[in-house]
Amino acid sequence: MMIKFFLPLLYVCFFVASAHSQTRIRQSINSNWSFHKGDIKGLPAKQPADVRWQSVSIPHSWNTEDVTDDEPGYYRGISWYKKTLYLPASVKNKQTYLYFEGANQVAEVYVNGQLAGKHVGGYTAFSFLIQPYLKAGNDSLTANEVLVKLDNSYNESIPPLDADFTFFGGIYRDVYLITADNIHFDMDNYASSGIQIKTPLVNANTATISISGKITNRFTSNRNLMIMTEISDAEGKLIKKVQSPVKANASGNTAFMQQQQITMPHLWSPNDPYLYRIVSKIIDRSTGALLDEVSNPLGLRWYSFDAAKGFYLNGKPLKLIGASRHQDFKDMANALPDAIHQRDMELLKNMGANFVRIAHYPQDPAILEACDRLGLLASVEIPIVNYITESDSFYNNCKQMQIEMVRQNFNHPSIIIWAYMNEVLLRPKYEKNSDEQNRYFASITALAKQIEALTHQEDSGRYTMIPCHGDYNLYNRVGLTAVPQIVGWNLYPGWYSPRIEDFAGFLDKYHQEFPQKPMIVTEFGADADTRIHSTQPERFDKSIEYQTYYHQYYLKTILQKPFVAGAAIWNLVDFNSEQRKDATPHINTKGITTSERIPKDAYFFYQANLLKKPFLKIGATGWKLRTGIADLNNTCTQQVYIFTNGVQVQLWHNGKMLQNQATNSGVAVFQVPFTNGNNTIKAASTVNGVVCEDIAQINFKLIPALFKNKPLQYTDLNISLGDRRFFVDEKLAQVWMPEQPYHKGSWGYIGGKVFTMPAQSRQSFGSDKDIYGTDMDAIYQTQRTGIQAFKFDVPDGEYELTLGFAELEGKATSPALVYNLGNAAQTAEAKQRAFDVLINGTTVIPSLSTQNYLVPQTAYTTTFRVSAKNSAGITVNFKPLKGEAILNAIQLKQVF
Ligand code: GCB
Ligand code: CA
Repeated sequence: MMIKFFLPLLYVCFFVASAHSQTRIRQSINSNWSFHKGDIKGLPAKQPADVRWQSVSIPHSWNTEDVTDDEPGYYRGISWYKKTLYLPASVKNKQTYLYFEGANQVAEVYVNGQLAGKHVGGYTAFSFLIQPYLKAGNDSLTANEVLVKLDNSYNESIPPLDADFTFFGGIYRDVYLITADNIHFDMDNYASSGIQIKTPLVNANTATISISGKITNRFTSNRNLMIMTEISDAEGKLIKKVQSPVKANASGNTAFMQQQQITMPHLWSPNDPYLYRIVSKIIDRSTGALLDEVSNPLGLRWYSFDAAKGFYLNGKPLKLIGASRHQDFKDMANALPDAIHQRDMELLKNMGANFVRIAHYPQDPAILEACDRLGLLASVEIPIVNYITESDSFYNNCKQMQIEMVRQNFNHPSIIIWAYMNEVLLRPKYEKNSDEQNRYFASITALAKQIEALTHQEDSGRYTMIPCHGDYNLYNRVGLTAVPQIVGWNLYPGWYSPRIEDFAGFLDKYHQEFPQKPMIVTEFGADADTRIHSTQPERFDKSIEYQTYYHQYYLKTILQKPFVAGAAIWNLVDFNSEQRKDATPHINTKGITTSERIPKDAYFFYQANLLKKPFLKIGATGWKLRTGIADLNNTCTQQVYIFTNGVQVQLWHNGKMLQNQATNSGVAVFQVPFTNGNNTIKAASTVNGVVCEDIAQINFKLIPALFKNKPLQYTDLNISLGDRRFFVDEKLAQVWMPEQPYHKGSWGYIGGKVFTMPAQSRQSFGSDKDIYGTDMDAIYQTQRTGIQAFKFDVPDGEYELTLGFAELEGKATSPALVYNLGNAAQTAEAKQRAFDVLINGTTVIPSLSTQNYLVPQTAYTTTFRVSAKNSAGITVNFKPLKGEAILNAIQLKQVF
């Protein structure tokens, strides 16, 4: 009764101030958290005194350091977070929520020792009403303790079970404290905004907008309210206003729905991402007080997918071209501030893209907000990847995630597709064609059908999609291609399978067999390590140049086929995947930018093809330091790529015009005769009357072809054996060159062959193993086996000779063991190998073997001081004792 009596007065005061004052306060509480890695027995009931807490701020991940070490695996388990909230007395008359944008993956939130809520799933938001557990004093601030128990362990009921990315643990997205009035728009609806904006009809002449939601009344009496909706245009001018009276039931929710019409709407599109704004207000009808206010973006567009003709936006065909994006960043794991999320979407937009596949899970809210603003069409998906578990709890968690994803993101005009299940038939469980497998497949299809139905029930306006790997017969047999409205294909011919032309072949065949089914190429990509360059790029060499070649072929093919509605590059960024080996262990390097967002050539290639404004860029920005062998003119000819949307490019080398070349799909490749030292490259093209230029300084270390003509002279020679590529180490300012056979007066190997992996391997040379004890895995992954000698016909002098070895056969039992070299002999499956190494006739390494320093998958390097005398140069001999001798790397440096 007391409350009833006083409230109207209170509201009147409120109303006076309400023109500017905010009714709902949403404030981030990212600062001043305490963190403990590991479980704490006794919590939340009792806090043991001896627990060490570390100060952290959110976003935070406990796996930030795990990602760069050589140890396989990363911490997956329980950790605790703690935070004190100092709350004013006024909190008593409010409704207070804790809102988490995301925490991986099971969170229990305690307030003052009591469980406020538990959330399952690492990639969607959740919010809990904490009002019942709060303490508040009379005037001063009162301390309230929040504890979060978070667990990122494997859990067979929670997707993802397995995937090619790291499941970093932590409260890695923003946390908010939200206080609202006792009457407010629904805040208990899967952490959604509480208001749903639909546009059931949009065309050039008119747009129908429906605004619906629920009002929560926490008072014990009914209330007479007014819902007021205001729509303003992008300039902020109010263009529509509607109000409808609502009687809000006591202690419960009351639904409402309003409709609006806008004639001659300003449409939203990638070229013109025009946003209206909808402000929804709850007003107390008896006092006029504003009780709650929520804003949403409004973008007016209509679209459709046609199986033969592709995608249409606002009645016009539009090829969707863009990329998928993972959410981690170098040295930060997944704990990124909003600015980086936003920056990534700008990176994509500046590439000329109009599409983003937000894969393999919903990402930070900042992403879709940026898409709305920048004009990027988006597909979002829940993280069912590779496998499912045939259990009700797994099914329910999938469905809960789908609902969260749809409701939380519903009002973003940028979203056109809700997706689920990535490559669920890639590694089918159970024996082929067995009863168990058939049952498992049937379960997958049953789950897909349930999610499909649920998605349409949640949102009848958008399309659905399942991204599949390239075995369409299997997806067809299992019945998965029939379930969603669009089938996505993740295709890697020319990467995981040998023939790049199979990409075009697949598209044509699929379209022939499924002429009614719209399709998107949801993935295509090739790994590229920015340190690796090649003048003869080939599949799986991880060179920047092969990645460019791959994307040239794919983009051309995608653009040629109208039935391909769209395509998403895998991936916008290099991302962490703990189990990956490759040239940079733990990193999937299919990004067209690095994990620090430095563009690779493929990114420039897309800019040249997609941007409308004049563009020109000299490629291989990471290859500013080069090395090569001098020719007779004392130059060394190497390629330079130019990316531009001009039709002709001129190239100057050290001020001299070298050549004028026509471009081919945005690319021109010049052969430049580099001289020793600094080389200035200038490229220019006139695009639509605008002159575009780029200049690059390339420092070239010319290696003499014959040392008698010109000795090595205080420069170094770094040679990767069994290799065909260049490897640039910017930090040490060293460039590694491919090997060459010895010829008189020069340097090179004698005998042996290039190390190759077994026949089914995808690369024609080298190994794909993670090499421990080095960051230059690419150098140690290649090797010459059966080598007899390596000779340098250098002039007399004092030299430093470094030899690098790694046993590529057999495998280390564990890196921990490997570091303990005394135990080397205990490594499992070790190859039996032993050989002597002699320098100029003296045995310097006796019996280098798998019993001592030669440990599988581990770099072993040693440097010798060597005097070259009597014009005999330097000869390194390898004398096999058991098996064949090997050499992975050799460096020679003249000291004086
Ligand atoms: C795929 C997966 C993606 C992987 C990618 C790759 O098909 O969907 O998660 O990262 O291939 O790079 O192998
Ligand atoms: Ca955020």
